[in-house]
Amino acid sequence: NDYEWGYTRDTGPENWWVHYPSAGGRKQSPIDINPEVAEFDSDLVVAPLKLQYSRAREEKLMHNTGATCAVRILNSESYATGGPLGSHKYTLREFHFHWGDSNQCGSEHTVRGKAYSAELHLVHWNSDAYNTFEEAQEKDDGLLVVAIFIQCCNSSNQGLEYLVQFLTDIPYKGQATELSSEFDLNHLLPVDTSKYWVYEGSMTTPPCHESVTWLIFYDPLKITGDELSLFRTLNCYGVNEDRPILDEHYGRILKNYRPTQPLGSRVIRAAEP
Ligand code: 3J4
Ligand code: ZN
Repeated sequence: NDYEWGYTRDTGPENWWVHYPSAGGRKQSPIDINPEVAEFDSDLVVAPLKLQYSRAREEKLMHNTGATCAVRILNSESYATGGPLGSHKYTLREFHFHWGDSNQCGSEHTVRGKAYSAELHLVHWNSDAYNTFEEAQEKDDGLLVVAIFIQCCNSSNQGLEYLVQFLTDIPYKGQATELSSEFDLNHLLPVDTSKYWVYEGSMTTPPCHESVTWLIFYDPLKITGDELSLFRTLNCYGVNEDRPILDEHYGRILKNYRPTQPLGSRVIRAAEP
């Protein structure tokens, strides 16, 4: 399968289903969230969500994947429990970003039809039920992705401000740079983590497996326009490769969000009445 998916006219979301049939399923992500139809679920309050992000023995590597900037957590000792997760513990594998070609778009999920400028995804896998991420990624209860909206304004979140400095070190696909052990993931979380929505969906990138419990915080993080524009300088091709032909984005990852998909018969739950 040497089809290279991406976000241009030829490689983009409208064509993914041809090579990744899951992309045509009924439980796809992202979705538009209408807060008025979300159903309060008291179970989400009884067992509060806990994100225990450690930085003790972990190593964090920031990569240009050709589709996003992703930070892999090696020797992860960071976990999510509680909330919608039942008795299972989910281990943090990586986090990455989605953005747009203007500050008016970029988030994958939308609220009442409105997009934010970017979205952060923290990808966790069910390490109680499965032995590896690879095994978990196709299972119904395999993945948890915590999504945090990013809003463009004239100040910025401390964690984001730290991370964007490294984007200029990884201009080409395949390049990576190590983050210092001082970087604290807790700085990337909104102040109030008790307000969130939950629904069952899919990976928003190929292979689009329908294996993701989505947890989306109400509160966004802040970023400046200058910081956002650094994401758009990343290239989708490798340092020794030719710029892809027929690429209307000139080889840059100018945008990397999938449009919203039908909610269908799914229910959105809210952790707040
Ligand atoms: C691995 C695999 C692809 O992101 S999203 O739904 O949150 N936007 O770890 C990587 C790769 O090593 O090949 O199946 O998944 C990714 S992932 O865990 O970062 N990931 C991206 C799963 C969902 C997708
Ligand atoms: Zn994502």
